[in-house]
Amino acid sequence: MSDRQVQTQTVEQEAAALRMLLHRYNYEYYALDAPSVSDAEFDRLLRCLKEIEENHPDLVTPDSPTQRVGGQPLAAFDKVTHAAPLLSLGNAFSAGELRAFDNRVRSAAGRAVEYVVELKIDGLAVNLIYQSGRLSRAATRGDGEVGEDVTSNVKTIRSIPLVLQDDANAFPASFEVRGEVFMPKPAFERLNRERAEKGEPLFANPRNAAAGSLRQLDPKITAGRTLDFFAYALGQRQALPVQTHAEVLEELARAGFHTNRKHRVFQDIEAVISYCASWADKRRELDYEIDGLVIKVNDLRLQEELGNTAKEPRWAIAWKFPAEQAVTVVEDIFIGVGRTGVLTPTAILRPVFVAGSTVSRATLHNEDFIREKDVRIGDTVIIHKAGEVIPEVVSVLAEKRTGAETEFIMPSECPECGKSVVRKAGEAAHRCVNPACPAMAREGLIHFVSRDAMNIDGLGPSIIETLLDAGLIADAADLYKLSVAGLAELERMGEKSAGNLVQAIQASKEAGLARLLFALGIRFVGAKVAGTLAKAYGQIDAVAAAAMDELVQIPDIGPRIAESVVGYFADPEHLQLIEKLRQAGVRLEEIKPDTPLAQIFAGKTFVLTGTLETLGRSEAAAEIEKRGGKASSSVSKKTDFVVAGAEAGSKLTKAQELGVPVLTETEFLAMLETNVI
Ligand code: 3BD
Repeated sequence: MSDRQVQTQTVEQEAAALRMLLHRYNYEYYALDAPSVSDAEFDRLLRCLKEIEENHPDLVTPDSPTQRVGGQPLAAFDKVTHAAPLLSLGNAFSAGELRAFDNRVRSAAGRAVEYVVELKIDGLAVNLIYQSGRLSRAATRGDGEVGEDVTSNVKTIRSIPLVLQDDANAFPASFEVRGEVFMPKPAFERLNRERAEKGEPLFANPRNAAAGSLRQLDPKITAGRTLDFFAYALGQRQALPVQTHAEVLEELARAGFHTNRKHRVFQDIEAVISYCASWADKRRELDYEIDGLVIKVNDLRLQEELGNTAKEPRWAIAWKFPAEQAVTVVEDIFIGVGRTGVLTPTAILRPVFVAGSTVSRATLHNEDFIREKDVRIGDTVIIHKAGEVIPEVVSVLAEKRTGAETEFIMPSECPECGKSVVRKAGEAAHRCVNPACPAMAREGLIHFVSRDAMNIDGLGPSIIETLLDAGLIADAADLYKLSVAGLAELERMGEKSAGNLVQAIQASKEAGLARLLFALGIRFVGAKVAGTLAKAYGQIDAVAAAAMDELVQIPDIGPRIAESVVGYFADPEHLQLIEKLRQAGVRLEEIKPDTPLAQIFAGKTFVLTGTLETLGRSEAAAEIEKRGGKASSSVSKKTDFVVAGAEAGSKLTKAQELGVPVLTETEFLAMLETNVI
C-alpha cells in the first residue's frame, strides 16, 4: 500500500485494509506455507494497525489480528455442550486388525473402498465454531459431549484463522471445524529448557505441554507458548459441494486452515498398511509428534451409510504405533567409567517391554540430570525409547513415592580404581583422572579395536576384559604379541577362534595412519579429523612433531583439536605406546593406493542406508570417497544415489518420493568392480 493511498483513505478504511492484508498474510503463511512477505513486514503492518486501534478504540473489531491476546484472565472455563458430539476412534495395533476393519467396511459397502490415511497428531482435539466466516467459539473435546470454552486461548494460535478467506464462501453461515492443537517438538524442547532454568517442573511430552498451555486461565500465558493446529474434519456433514474426505481437506485448506499435507488416498488396505508401516521410523523426522495414523473411508456418502456405533464411526479407525514410553522402577543406579575417565550414571530398571524390545537400563547422563529430574533409587519413572538411541528417563512419578526411596550421590572415588574423582568448574561430567585407571585401559582398548578404528573382528569387550585380567595384555600394542597357543588357553576360546582372532589382529597392522590416529583415542580426534591429519602429514612422527600454529592452518582443525593433539604427543607414555606399536610392525604411515582409482564418482553424492552386508557403511563411504564421490547422511533432491541395504527405512522411502535412483548393494559393488556407473 503506498502512502498516497493511505492518505486518501479514512482511518476506518485503512484499519479494515490492514486487517484484510494481515489475515491474508497469515493465510499464506499457515495454510499455504507460502508467505509473500517477510516476518518483519508482517510485524510492521501489525504495529500500524495496533497504533490506529489505540488512537481509535471504537475501530477495534473482535476478529482483528491485534486481538489474538485480548482476553482477560478467567476464574474458570465455561462448560460447552457440543452441538454434535465429538466421536472417538477405534484402535488397531496390527495389520490383522486393519484387515478386519477393511473386511467389515467392504462387506457393508458391497464393493471396493477407497481410504484416506492421515497422520494422527499427538495433541488435543478441539472444536471451532465459525459464524458468518468468523471464529466465534473454540472448545476442548472434553468427554466428547461437554468440553470447555477456550476461545481466548485458541485465538492466540496464529495458524487458526480468525476470519476465513473469501474464496471459502462455499461454507455455510455457521459450521464447525475439528482438529488437533499441538506443540511442535522444537517449541516443546525450548519451553522445557526455559522451565528448567527457572526451576519450574518440566512437561513430560509435547502433548502435555500443549494441553497445559491451552488450559491456562490467562490467555497471555498461552500466547507465550508456540502452539499449532491441524484441521481434519467438519463438525456436521455440511452442504459443501464435495464428495470425498480428501476434498473436505482441500476445502479446509482453501478456507485458511492449516491441514497436514501428508495424507494419501489408497485403493486397498495392503497399500494402507504399508503407508502406516513406513511412518514407524519416519515419524522421527517430523517436527511434531504423531502417535499413529488415522484411516478414513474417502467417500462421504459411504461414510454416512456406514454410520456410527455408540461412540465411534464405523468408517474410520486409528492405527497406533507401539508406545515408546513405559512406566517402570529404578532398582539401582550404576556408574560406568568411559575411555576418557568420565563417570556416567545409568539407571538399572525393572525390565519393561517397550516398542518391540525389553528395556532394562536408561541413561542418566550426569549429576545435573539426576538432580534436575530428582531421580532416586526405588522411584517409579517414565522412560522413553526412540530408535537406536539409549533409553532415557523422562520424569519421576513423585506421587508413587513411599518414602523408602534413596537419593543418589555421585561417588567421590572412581568405582573402578578407587582414586578420587573431580568435577571441573563449568563441566557437567565427573572424571576419574587416574591415568592408570583400569576402566580407561579397558574402554580405550574396546575403542582401539572398534569398526571405524583398527577394525579387529571378534575381539569383543568380554575377551578384552579376560585378556586384561589374565595379564596377557596391558595396552593396545600388546595385542600384536598374542599367540594362538596363548589365547587357546583362555576359557571359552577354541583353537579355531584363537586362530581367527590372531589373524584379524595381524591384519589390522595394515589399517593405515588415519584409522590408527582415530584408534589412539585422542580427545576431539574423531574418524574424520583423523583422516584429515593422516592426509596432511602422511606419517605419525610428522603429526607428533606438528606445532599448534601449524595444525590450525589445516582446514577443519581448530585450536581445540590442535591443542589436544599437541598435548597427546607431549606425553611420554603415549610416545612409548607408539614406539611399541612400531616395534610390533603396525603401519604408521598413510596408505597410498598404488594406482589412483578412476574417479568415477567425481561430484556425485551418495547416501548409504540399511545394513550393507559386504562392506559395511563406513567402508562403503571410504570406497566412494576414493573414487571422488561424497557420502552424505541425508537424502535430498541433490542426492545422486541411495544405496539401500537390508532393512532400509525412511531414507529409502524419501529417495523413492524424490525420485532419487536407488541401488541395491550388489549393484553398488558392481560399480566399484567395473568402474562404470
Ligand atoms: C489426529 C477422535 C474422526 C472425525 C472421528 C474420524 C478421537 C481425538 O490427527 N478424525 C485425525 C486426528 C484425530 C481424526 C476423527 N483425524 N477423530 C481424529 C479424531 N487426523 N489426531 N479423533 N479423539 C480426535 C479423542 N481424543 C481424546 C479422547 C478420546 N478420543
